[in-house]
Amino acid sequence: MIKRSGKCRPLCAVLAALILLISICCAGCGQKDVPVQEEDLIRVGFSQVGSESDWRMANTASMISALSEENGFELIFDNAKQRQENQLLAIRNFIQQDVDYIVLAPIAESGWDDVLQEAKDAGIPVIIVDRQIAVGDESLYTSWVGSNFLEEGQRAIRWLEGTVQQQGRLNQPLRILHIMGTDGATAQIQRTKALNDAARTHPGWKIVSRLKGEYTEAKAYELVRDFLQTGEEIDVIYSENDNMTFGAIRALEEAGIRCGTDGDVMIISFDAVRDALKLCLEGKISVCVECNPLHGPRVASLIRQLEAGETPAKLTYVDETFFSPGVLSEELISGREY
Ligand code: GZL
Ligand code: ZN
Repeated sequence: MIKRSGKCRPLCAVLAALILLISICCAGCGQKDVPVQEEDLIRVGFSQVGSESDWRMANTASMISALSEENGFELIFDNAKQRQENQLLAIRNFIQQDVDYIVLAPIAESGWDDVLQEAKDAGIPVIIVDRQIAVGDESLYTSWVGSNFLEEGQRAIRWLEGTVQQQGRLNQPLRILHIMGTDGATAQIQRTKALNDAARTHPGWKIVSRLKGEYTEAKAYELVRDFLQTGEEIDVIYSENDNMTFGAIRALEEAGIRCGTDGDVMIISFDAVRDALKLCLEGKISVCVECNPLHGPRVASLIRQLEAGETPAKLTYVDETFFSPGVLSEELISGREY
């Protein structure tokens, strides 16, 4: 064992202090470009409905870009492929992983009480985006951000009333084909309510058939193609999202039916994604009712508020409008985020 002689003690002490100083400053300077430590990130489990529509893809993209690592988040993303049981599984996994927050885009309004009670018991706040949930205890979720779907439907109906009035046929028979979104989704329930209320107000308006298109292009194409083979005449299609509208237009054109306000069948469509706005500019879709999917930044700021110990609003509605061919242009459409 090497015994240290008394003579070098002060020198060793200086050297040791020097080495310590250098190591501290290196550690410090290296620290700058070291990414935020894992434990500093806010861990968020996000259960998404699926990838059924352009709207949904835009919603997912918005959430992923807002809840990014450079924004201080660790996002655990789950795509439920349009099956509620997958969402329940995902939420239970998030609880197991003890995330800091759970964000849920619910496929339908019912069926969440038990799993959200488990999240509450685990002390994990839950934020709901897009469609709403119907729970016995409102404390099972902290906040919701999304659209006023009834207002969207009423916007569509006001446009239809104005249009048929201009055509001088407000009190004449109007045959409406209703293409519905996923059963029990708030968007479906509320957009459908607006149409049903209007059909009661206008005795001449008749909903000739209701097709369950599940918000997908493929399903709506099949159902509309089969409906058209019955030979039943229609004046309007009320389609609860753009992807179902794309399927309907394909079926109509295959049957030689011209769509658009100057055609045989007017089409009302919801979401106003870019491809629908293009068809609206072309005159094939008569009106696009906007449904804003860009909830990512709102969710990130809700979480920031909660992190800061603030109490965010329980419900936050996003602003939306509607587009008819007259207000659309190439530059407006290319300037849109989705
Ligand atoms: C509405 C959203 C609906 C969209 C569809 O906010 O829940 O689900 O209208 C999507 O495109 O599939
Ligand atoms: Zn909306």
